[in-house]
Formats: sequence, C-alpha cells, structure tokens
Amino acid sequence: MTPDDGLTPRPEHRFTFGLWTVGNPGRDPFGGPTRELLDPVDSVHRLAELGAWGISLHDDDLVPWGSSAAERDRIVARFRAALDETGLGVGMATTNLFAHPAFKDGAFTSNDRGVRRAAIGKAMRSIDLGAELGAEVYVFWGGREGTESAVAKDPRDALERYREAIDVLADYVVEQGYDLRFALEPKPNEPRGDIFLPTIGHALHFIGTLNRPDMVGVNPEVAHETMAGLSFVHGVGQALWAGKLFHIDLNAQRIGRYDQDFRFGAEDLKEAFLLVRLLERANYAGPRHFDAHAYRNEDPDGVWEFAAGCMRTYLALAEAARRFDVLPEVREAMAAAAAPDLAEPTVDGADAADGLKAEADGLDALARRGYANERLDQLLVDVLLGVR
Ligand code: DIG
Ligand code: MN
Ligand code: MN
Repeated sequence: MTPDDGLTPRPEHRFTFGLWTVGNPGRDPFGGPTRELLDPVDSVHRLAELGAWGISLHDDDLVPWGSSAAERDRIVARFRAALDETGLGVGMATTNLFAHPAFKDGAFTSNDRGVRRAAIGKAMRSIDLGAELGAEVYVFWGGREGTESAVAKDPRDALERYREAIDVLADYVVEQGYDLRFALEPKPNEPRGDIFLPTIGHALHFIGTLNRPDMVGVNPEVAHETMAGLSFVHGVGQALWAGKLFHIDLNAQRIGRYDQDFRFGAEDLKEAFLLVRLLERANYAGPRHFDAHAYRNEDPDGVWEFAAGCMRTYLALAEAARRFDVLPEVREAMAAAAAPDLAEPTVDGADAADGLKAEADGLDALARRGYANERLDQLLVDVLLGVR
C-alpha cells in the first residue's frame, strides 16, 4: 500500500478508467488472453477502492452484442446498482464500431450502405445506454473508418458519410433530450492502414463542417498523436484554445511503435509533465480519463498496480508542476525567455502599416538576443529529477 504522501487519488480528482482498460485480458495480435475476464461490477468496486471518480464504457463492454432485451436490462440494472453503491460516476460512453466483422470496411464510412445504416443504429442504442447511465461525454473513435487500399474510397465521400452520421446522431441526442456532448477521437492508423480524422487538427476542422458544431469537441489520446509524430501538448493546447477539449485519453507511448496504451507517465515523462502542467493551468474540468492497460505479462494484481500508477503519476506531476511554477529561479528564467510577453498582443489599433514596416529594419539588432531556454529547460529537468 502506497504511503499517504499526498499522492492518494480521491474522487475530487475526477480520474476515470474505461471498463476495457482494467478489464483488458492481455490479448494481442500474436497471442491470446493472459488474464481472466473481469466482471464490470468488480472493476467498479476495485476502482472505487483506489480512489477513482468514475468509469467509461463501450456498449459491448457491459452488454455483450447479441444479448436479449431482458438480459440487457438485467445487466444494466446490476451495473447501475454497483455505481450507486460505490458512488462512481460515468464520465464517458462510446460505441464499439470496430470489433464486429460487419465493420471490416468501416462503420459510418463503409462502402456498404446497409453497414453504414446499422452502425448509426448501433450508435443510437449505445447512446441510449450512455444517457441511461448518466454519461457526460459521448466519444466517437473511428477505428475502422479508413483504408488499406486508398483507391477503394474517395476520401471526399468518406468524410461526407462521416459528417452525415455525426449530424444524424447529434440530432438524435437533441430529439431525445439527452444532456450529452460528443468528442471525436483522432488516430492516424491501426487497425486500418490509414484512418480518417488522423490528428487533432483534422478533427477540429471536421467539427467546423457539422450542423451542430457547438455540441462536438475532441477526445485526444497521448498515444495516437505521438504515433503521428506530433507534439501532444501542442495538439491539446490547440484544442483548449478552440474551446474543444471535451475529454482526454491519458496513457503513454513510444514513437514509431504500434498503439501501446501504456500506463500514464510510463514513457516520455517530460511530455507528461508539460501535459499535466497545461491541463492544470487551463483548469481543465473534464474527466481525467485513462485509456491504457497493464502490460500483457502482468497478473491480476499488476492490473491494479497499473491503475494506481496512472493516478499516482498524474498527481505527482501536478505537484511537480505547481512546485516548478513558484520557484523564484523559474520565474526569473521565464522572464529571461520572455515567456510572459507572448501573452501580450503584437499590434494595437493605433499601429500604422508604415510604422510596422519601418520596424522590420530592426531585425539585425533583434537577432542579437538569446532566450535562455537552456537554463529554463534544465530547471524543468531538475524539478522532474527531484534535485530542485
Ligand atoms: C481507442 O483509443 C479508443 C477506444 O478504446 C474507445 O472507443 C475510445 C475511448 O477512449 N478510445
Ligand atoms: Mn490508443
Ligand atoms: Mn482512446
């Protein structure tokens, strides 16, 4: 048991885990399960004991596809009772539109119109479940929305079908009176060779084309933007700047690898520090959601070490960020880097074009200054290493 060193997760921290994360049985493309399947009710109780605020789920995580209506109601009632008993909330719900073989050419963007219509129907049934459980956000991860052979889908048609599906589902939520916001989750590839809406930027543009853009934000994932070779902190920063960070998938990833979904902080600690510092300074109020799983070689005890580690690392990084930002030497280094000056508007109404053009003559003088980034970055490393 970890000593109470101020890093004990509590419900007010709003940590959530997908049922599929702690319930991951260790299956991978080259081997079967290494752990027993976990009863979602057991996950709820164990996560509550660890100090999590809530859970998230795909429809099929709770109600196996093909269950009868009576079986569905029984399963949901038992799960609802566990949530009530523990006080755990439901941060997010989503649809599994990637496991059933019918989705092998896509769901919303399958070339088969019947599959596209069935996908929308499955999403509607899953939205009903999410609303019934009190989910705050509804995520769309288009894991099968893509191609291996790009000649088989005109990307313009695919995006038009994607937009049509999200518009129809947003209308459905409004017609049903559900209090749900949508969040699109980008990913560049895997399981498809190339996936539509591959990055935060693509998703943010796509949202602007929708009939109800205010209802839709993004659910960026650390691993996915990293797989694309991009800065996750910059991507989350742009989502925050656009007012579109409705949810977030926290985990860890090494660039150039398949989607690893490691424990939060298990890889690039500096990037994780900068991410947590950004989220905390932005007062991000959504669920701090982990979409990750324990190593395949872990036993059931290791699964709960994994879950505790995700939350402990987030809290430790938040504490380190607070310590970093109040250090006098950091404030001095920030000033030397002119970091606060970036928040100052560049021009004001009185500026005439001739005046600005004349200032271009000052470039040689402006080139002489330094920005003290080495000292500032070393201070960050010092704090991370606990030597300052
Ligand atoms: C994978 O990163 C995806 C699915 O697990 C799920 O649809 C979504 C929700 O976090 N993330
Ligand atoms: Mn992932
Ligand atoms: Mn995810």
